Amino acid sequence: MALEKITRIVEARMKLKARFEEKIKSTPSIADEQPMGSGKLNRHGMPSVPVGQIVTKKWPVLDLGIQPDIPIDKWKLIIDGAVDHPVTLTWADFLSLPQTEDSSDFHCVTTWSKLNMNWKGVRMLDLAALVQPSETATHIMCHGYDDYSTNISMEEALKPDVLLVHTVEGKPLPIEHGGPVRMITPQLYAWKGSKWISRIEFMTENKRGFWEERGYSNTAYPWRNDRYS
Ligand SMILES: Nc1nc2c(c(=O)[nH]1)N[C@H]1C(S)=C(S)[C@@H](COP(=O)(O)O)O[C@H]1N2
Ligand SMILES: [Mo]
Repeated sequence: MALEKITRIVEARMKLKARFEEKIKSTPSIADEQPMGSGKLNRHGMPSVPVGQIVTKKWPVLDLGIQPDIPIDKWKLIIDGAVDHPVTLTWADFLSLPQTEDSSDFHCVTTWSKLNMNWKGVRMLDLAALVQPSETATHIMCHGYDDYSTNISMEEALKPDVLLVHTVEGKPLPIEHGGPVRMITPQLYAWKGSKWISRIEFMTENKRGFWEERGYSNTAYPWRNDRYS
């Protein structure tokens, strides 16, 4: 990656962190003293599960009945909306961005949780730093190649464990789980992470995505049993 771009990302990342620091600190996954469920929030190695969830070793597949097959040479990610530098990333562009490895949990609203999944990909924070959201941006809408969409606030999106992943357990993310690239939101129910992600749209208001329009929660905090709204 060009030095100019790296410098831009590093500076913008610091500004974004400062701008959202207070908001991030007051989100439930950080601020709640008594989460609803067993064990601790943001556990470190201890099994800990939100209320109403059951741990599974398997990894179920949930989709809208379509599993788009996007070859890597056709793959593109658009990042636009309320940003200073909209971009369309190719596969090579995406892999040239800073890569992050993380282990985190996956909570599906249909009551299963899969713990300690090992991911590799690009932080949403670094993608935001690349495009530089405008001062008025408050939320993002993530769109999938299957026409799925889901909305989250920027204070959730910019947490360090929110990744656009291409690798799970050391292997390419399988198509049925959203490969080549999906988003993960470990502190929120998993429907907030779009599989087959095609576009990240920064917004100046909170619009509802596919499931949010159909009665699922706008906020989706597993540790508050926040499933519907
Ligand atoms: N593009 C897209 N993303 C999606 C979905 C979908 O149907 N399309 N389903 C969501 C739901 S409801 C869940 S629980 C998780 C499931 O991910 P998995 O199939 O890898 O377990 O993806 C979420 N992301
Ligand atoms: Mo789900």
